[in-house]
Amino acid sequence: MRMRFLTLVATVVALGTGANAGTLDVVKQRGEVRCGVSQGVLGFSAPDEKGVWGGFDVDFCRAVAAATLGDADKVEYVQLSTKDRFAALQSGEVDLLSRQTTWTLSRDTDLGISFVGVNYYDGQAFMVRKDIGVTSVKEISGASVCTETGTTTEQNMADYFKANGIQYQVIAFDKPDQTVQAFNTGRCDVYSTDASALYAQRLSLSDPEGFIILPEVISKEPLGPAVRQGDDQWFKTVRWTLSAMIEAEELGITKENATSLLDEGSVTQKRFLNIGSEAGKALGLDPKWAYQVVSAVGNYGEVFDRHLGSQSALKIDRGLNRLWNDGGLLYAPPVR
Ligand SMILES: N[C@@H](CCC(=O)N[C@@H](CS)C(=O)NCC(=O)O)C(=O)O
Repeated sequence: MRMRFLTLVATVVALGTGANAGTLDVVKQRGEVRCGVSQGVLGFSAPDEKGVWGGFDVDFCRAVAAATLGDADKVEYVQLSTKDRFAALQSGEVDLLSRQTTWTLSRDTDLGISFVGVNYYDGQAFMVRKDIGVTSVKEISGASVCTETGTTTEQNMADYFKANGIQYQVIAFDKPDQTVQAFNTGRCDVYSTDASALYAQRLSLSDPEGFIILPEVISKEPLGPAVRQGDDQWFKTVRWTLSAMIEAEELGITKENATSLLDEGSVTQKRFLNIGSEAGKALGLDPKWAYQVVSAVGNYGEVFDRHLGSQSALKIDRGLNRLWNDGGLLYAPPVR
C-alpha cells in the first residue's frame, strides 16, 4: 500500500514537472534561444539602423544563449506586446520572457509561469509636458493618461488615484509607438508607465526637452525574466545566468578582462570563471558557462551602463540597481 502511494506521488510529481521539462534540450537541439522581448523600447530592446536588436533585455537573451549554446548571437527575438507576452510564454512560442515585466504574486501563480529573479528595480512614474506647469501627480486631476494594455500600470493608477481622490481618464494602447504618438500629439495629458520606460520613451518624443517626469513613484515594479513553470532545469539555468552577471560585477570580472583572468585571476575570480567543473555539469551546461556569459555580454554593471546608464542616451542613475555592497538591492547568491 505504502509502495503504491509512493508510486502515485512520484507519478503526480513527474507529471507536474514533466509536462514542460526539457527546454534546455530543445534549445540545444534547435541551436537557438527563442526570447520574448518588447516591440521596441530604446535601451531595453530595439533594433538599430541595421535591424540588429540591442538593449538591456536583449543582452539578457544573449547571456542565456552564451550560457547554454556558447554563442550569444544564437537568439531569435520574438516581439511581444504587453498584452500577448504571457500567452507566448505559456504556449511555448518563446523559451523565456525578457521584457520589462513586473514580478507579482498573481502573475507568478495564475499564469503557469515563474519569475527567475529581478534584473531591474523600477517603479511607476508620470510624464507631462513642461509647459502645463504641473510639478506633482496630485495636480493632474481631470487629466487623460496614456499607458499600455495588460500592464500593472493600469491597476496601480486606479488604486493610487482612488486613494488620493484624483479623477482621470485612461487611454491604453497595445503598442509603444501608438502610446508615444498619442502623447506626442496631445491626445493625452500624461504618460504613465515604469520610470525606466518613460526615460526611454521621452527620447522618442519630437521635443524630449519639453517634458518632465514627475517626482512621485507610486509602485514597486521589480522587473525580471520569466520562464514556463514546471521545468526546474531551465528555470535554474536562466536564474543562474542572471546571478552570474551580477556576481561578475561584484568580482570585478568584465567582458574585457574575463579571458586573461581565466589564468591570472584571484582564487575567487578563477573559481567563478571555471565554475562549470561541477556546478555547470549539474545544470547541463559547459564547464565554462559563466565565462561564456561574461566574455560575450559583460557583467551586470557593464550591460546597465551600456544601454541605460552613463554610456547610453538614457543616462539613468543606477539607484536601487546598484550592487548590495554599493548601497543598492542587487545581491546574487554565490556562484560557486
Ligand atoms: N512593468 C509593467 C509595465 C510594462 C510595460 O508597460 N512596458 C511598456 C513600457 S513602454 C512596454 O514594454 N512597451 C513596449 C511594448 O509594448 O512593446 C508590467 O509588467 O505590466
